[in-house]
Amino acid sequence: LWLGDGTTPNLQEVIIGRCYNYIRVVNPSIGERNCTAIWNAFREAFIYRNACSVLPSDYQTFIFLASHQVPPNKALFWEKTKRLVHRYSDTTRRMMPLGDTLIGWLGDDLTWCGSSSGDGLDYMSCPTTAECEHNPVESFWRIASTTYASLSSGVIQVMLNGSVSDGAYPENSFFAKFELPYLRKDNISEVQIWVMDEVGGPDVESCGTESVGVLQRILKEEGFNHTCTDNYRAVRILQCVDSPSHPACLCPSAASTLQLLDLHLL
Ligand code: NMN
Repeated sequence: LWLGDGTTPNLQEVIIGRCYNYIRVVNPSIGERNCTAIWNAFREAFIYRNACSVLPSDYQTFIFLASHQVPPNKALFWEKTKRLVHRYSDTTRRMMPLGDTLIGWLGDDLTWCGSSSGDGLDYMSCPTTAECEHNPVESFWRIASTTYASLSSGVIQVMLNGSVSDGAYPENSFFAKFELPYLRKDNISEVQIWVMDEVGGPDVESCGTESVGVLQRILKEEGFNHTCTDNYRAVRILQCVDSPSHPACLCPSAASTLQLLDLHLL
C-alpha cells in the first residue's frame, strides 16, 4: 500500500469529459482533437504497469496529440500560488498557465497509477514522489512542464509566494527543475517576476533577497532580461477581493491618510 491517494474514480470519464469541455467550450481555438485517442495515449503510459516505472517519455504520444501553442506573452509560471494564478489567468482569458492548456487541464488535481489486476488501475493507493520518483503522476507533470516551458515565448511571468518560509523559489521545485532550464531564450524577450505576499501574511521574501535573489541571479547569468515586482498591483487587487478593508488593500493615498490619522489623532 502506497502513501498517496489511489486513482481518481471514473478517471476515464473525467479525462474524456474534460477534454471535450476544453476543446468545445474553454478553448476551441486550439482546433479539432480526438479525445478518445488522447485518453488511449494517456492510459497506455501506465495502465497495468508497475506504479514506480513510468517515465516522462512514456507520455510522448499523449503529449504529441494534446499539445498546442501557448500564445506569446501569455505564459505564467508559478510556485506556491496556484489558486491565485488560476484566478488571475481566468481560464485562458487573461493568461495561459500550464493548468489552462489542454494537457494541464486534463491532469489537474487527479491521481492515477497502474495495477496488474482488475481494470489495470490501482484505486486503493498510488506512490508519492518521496516513495518513488518514476510514478505516473510525477512523470506526467515533468513532461507537461518541460513541454509547456519550451512552447513559451515573448514576455513571460513567474508568480512566487513571498509569505512562505521554505523558499519562494525552492531549488527542487517544478519551476526550477523542469521549466526554467527548458525555456527557449531566443523566443523570450523578458521574464517578469511577481512576488506576492498573502494579504495579512508575513513578508518573508522580496525581490533582490534570498531565494528570489537566487532566481534573479540565475536569470541574469543565463542572459534573460528580467524585472521583479513586489506585490504586483493587478494581482494584489484580485487578492483584496476577499479582504477589501484590510490595510494592505487600501489604495496608497488612503493608507497614508490612515497612518496620519493614527499618528495625530489617536
Ligand atoms: O507544483 P509546484 O512545484 O509548485 O510547480 C508549479 C510549477 O510547475 C508551475 O510553473 C506549473 O507550470 C508546473 N506544474 C503545474 C501543475 C498544475 O497545474 N497542477 C502541477 C505540477 C507542476
